[in-house]
Amino acid sequence: MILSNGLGKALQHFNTCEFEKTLKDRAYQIELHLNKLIPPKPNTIEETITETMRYALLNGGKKVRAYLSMESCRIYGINIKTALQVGSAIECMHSYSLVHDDLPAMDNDELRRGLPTVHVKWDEATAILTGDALQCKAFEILSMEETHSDSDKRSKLIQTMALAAGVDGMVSGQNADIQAENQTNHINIDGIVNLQNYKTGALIRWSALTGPLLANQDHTIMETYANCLGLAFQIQDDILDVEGNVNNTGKMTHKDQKAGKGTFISILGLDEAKRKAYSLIEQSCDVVTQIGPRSSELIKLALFVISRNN
Ligand code: GRG
Repeated sequence: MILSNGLGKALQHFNTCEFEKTLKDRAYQIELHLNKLIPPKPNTIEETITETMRYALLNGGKKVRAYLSMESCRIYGINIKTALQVGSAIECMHSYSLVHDDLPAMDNDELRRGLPTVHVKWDEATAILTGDALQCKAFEILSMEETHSDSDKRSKLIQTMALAAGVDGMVSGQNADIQAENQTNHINIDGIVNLQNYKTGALIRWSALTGPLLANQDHTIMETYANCLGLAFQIQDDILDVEGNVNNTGKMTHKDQKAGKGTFISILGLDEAKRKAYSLIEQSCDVVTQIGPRSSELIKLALFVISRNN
């Protein structure tokens, strides 16, 4: 087992480039599938928003959530056709959140994945509509018969995604994050953990739970894994905001401090934030190891989360 000598050793031997190649291959597979689900619509009323949706979805991005959901499906014996549908749906939901997050009313970002954001390349109204359409597309994909022959399963996927993305999940996390600006001194570590469990954690958790949900299996292990992974993912994002640069992240950095945002780093400091991410990844690996050898890709994903520089 990859972790038999502890996380430090596993990280030393972890080949980040090799895993990035695995992620890229999976991202390519998902992009091909999304390309079929959202083909160009030249000379129609749908032409513009279809183009902007494709721009937001098909121009890079690690597709980590698709990877996680597809692995979860594989581990729990769910077929590849379903996994591709589920992975495509979560990437539509994730891309919607990024397009809206980049808007001037939110994070006001001009660069995403190394390219102009949708509202910069087109305009704000187009970006709002692009996000709206991507969100609807996510639910449409889950509702398709190709996703699962059992309508109860499809309905459960739709319901859990609505809970993860809406007021019970990402939207409330995003709202709390906006409120946390200029609150560096007021928000404490528990507040940040709670906020991030909603903002970044909810879609990561949904992705991890698709396998057990579709296989009617207990989801405790995957949920604990995803909770730790989601927080570590966010801490690494905060670290990249401080230590990264536009060339590797594809977006502007050093934004959190300028915005006076309460983050893991503003509260814990850089070194302690790194220790916290490390310990969360240790926990996520420990728990997922209980699944047995089938969990090896999820362990690699966890190692990638704290090794990544983009
Ligand atoms: C607008 C309702 C609404 C929510 C937005 C996800 C989000 C909530 C905001 C994004 C802000 C942000 C940078 C969060 C940190 C974690 C995160 C989601 C990073 C971006 O995800 P990656 O690294 O991006 O998976 P790629 O480009 O690889 O898809």
